[in-house]
Amino acid sequence: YYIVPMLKHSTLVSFLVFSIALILSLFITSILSRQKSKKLQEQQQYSLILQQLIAQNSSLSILLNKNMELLYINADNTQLMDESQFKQLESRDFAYWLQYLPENIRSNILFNIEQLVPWSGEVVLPFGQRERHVSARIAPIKDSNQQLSHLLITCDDISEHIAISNQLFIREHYNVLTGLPNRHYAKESLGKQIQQVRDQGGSFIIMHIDLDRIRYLNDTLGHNIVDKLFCETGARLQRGMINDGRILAHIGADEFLIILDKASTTEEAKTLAISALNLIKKPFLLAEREINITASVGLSKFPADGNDASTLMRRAEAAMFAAKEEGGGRYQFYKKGMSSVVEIQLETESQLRYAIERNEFILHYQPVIQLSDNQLVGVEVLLRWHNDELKNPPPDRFIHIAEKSGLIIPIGAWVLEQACNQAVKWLHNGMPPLRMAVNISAKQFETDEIVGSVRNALSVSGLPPSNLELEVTENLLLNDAAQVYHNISELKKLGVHLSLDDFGTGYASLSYLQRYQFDTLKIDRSFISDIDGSDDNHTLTKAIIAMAHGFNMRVIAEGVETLTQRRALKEQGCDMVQGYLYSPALPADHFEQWAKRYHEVQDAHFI
Ligand code: G
Ligand code: G
Ligand code: MN
Repeated sequence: YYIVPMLKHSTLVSFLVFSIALILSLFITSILSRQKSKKLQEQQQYSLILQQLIAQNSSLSILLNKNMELLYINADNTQLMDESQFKQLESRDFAYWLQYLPENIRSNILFNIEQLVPWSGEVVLPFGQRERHVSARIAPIKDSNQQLSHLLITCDDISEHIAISNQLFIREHYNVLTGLPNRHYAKESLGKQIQQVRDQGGSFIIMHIDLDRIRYLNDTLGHNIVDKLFCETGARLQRGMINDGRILAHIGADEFLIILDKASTTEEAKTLAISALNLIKKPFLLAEREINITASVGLSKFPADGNDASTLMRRAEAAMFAAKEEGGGRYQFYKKGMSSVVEIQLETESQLRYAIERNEFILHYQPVIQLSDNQLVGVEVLLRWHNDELKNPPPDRFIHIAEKSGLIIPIGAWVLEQACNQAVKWLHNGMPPLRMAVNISAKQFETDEIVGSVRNALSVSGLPPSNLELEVTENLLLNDAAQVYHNISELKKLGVHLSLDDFGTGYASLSYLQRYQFDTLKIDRSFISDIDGSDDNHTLTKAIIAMAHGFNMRVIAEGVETLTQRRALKEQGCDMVQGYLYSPALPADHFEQWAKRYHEVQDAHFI
């Protein structure tokens, strides 16, 4: 029921510990028989060394005799408990700990011991006042007659990792602001409902609700008040419309989705659409002001308008756009031809095909600052597209289209080459060496062209590989294909750095961090913007930083906008920051000027 990070020992380590224990137990039995020989002395010395080895092992290691009495514990270990807790432990026997385990786990353990086979698993145990999640392994040790002679127990405290995983799990499924299910989770639930209804041959309706004129409100009221408005809207919809059979989700800043009951009818949906509009039309009282807003509602029907979750959601959204086009404050059912979203995407794709040859792309650069000495140590390259017809769409409007159409491959290669050339130019101009971080989309990893593109960009420009960093997101690792793994190891062999971007927004399994050797972890800016507010996120970023350091990664915090955030991050041991506090991404010449001024200010500071 938890996403448990798989932080198991490698088999090699377990084997080592196991063998060590074996020898140790031989040693103890031989003492009992008091046969002091030369060989024994040798063994004694050997055992002492082994004992030290275990003592220094970060895992808690416990050796019990067959009556489950404590023979040895590596008392230097402080990972799980302090000295007083050790004392307490020494006076407890194995049965004491067993009583804390759920019945099924306890009987599994006892069964395995009886059968003389190792048991391993994760358990929750009280240590003094604290409950700890422990990854444990219990290895029965046999004597020469194949009878139980000892038990070797090794434990690792994985509580921190569990805590991070749980919090990330919540963020992956729920909207941080309202606590309602998010888009990803809503889509999953919709998929399940489709499955059930399809089997029974029924139909139902979904409703996309979008607030009108939000950009205007953001500009006039500010983000804080508008965030409160979203919360209040969510609460009103929840109170006014949601019963057992319906699901309300918060799928975008000002977008909500309601999945109606399994047998919902058009008539029922109409009535509900009207009540949604009315609930939102009632004045909001925020910051001692009365705010009046309206919403647009789009509806689509299963199975008439779509057979799968994403089609249904797209069509409800298209219907919502249609309602908005008519002035907002109304609802629309989906009709054929309402495919405005898709049309925009097609137009974008056709414009993208010529963007490189028409010289419409330009790179912007955002500084990365090292917190220990305030030095400018890197830049992130961000792609910008000047296209009049599409009104200069930002990357999040065209990158996914470039990915779908395969155009990301040539575009990505172009970005790499330009970025490396620029980095070399700056090196020659006497700028301090900056690590150039380039975003690479998961799609680019699906073939081995990425390795060729990187190699080419490096050789054409002459940039040292260690000055190049590739940023990839967790999504890449989701499909965990052999190709991805192969590309990552080839790129590591080239000597370029790898960083995990937008950490905490994807579907993080912390086991990735161990498997793929990332040099840097970039904490997503949503965590950073929360630092000023809640204590929860304060501790969460702290835990993430500590964990990353545990994996030998350096940490960059993205989206740092305030001095408070910077200070908190520095206290938490974060290595580097980037964000508007220093500078947004700038064209190359503006970036140069910025860097020059930054150095001057820094120098003045140190004199
Ligand atoms: O500034 P900003 O809006 O630029 O970037 C939005 C998103 O677009 C970021 O998440 C970033 O990862 C992505 N992005 C920006 N430039 C590039 C690029 O050159 N290649 C890829 N694949 N993604 C990019
Ligand atoms: O996802 P990725 O980290 O690659 O993209 C970085 C994105 O974050 C870009 O869109 C960039 O413009 C944006 N960005 C950079 N610094 C800040 C900041 O301080 N605040 C906010 N809100 N966005 C930022
Ligand atoms: Mn990035």
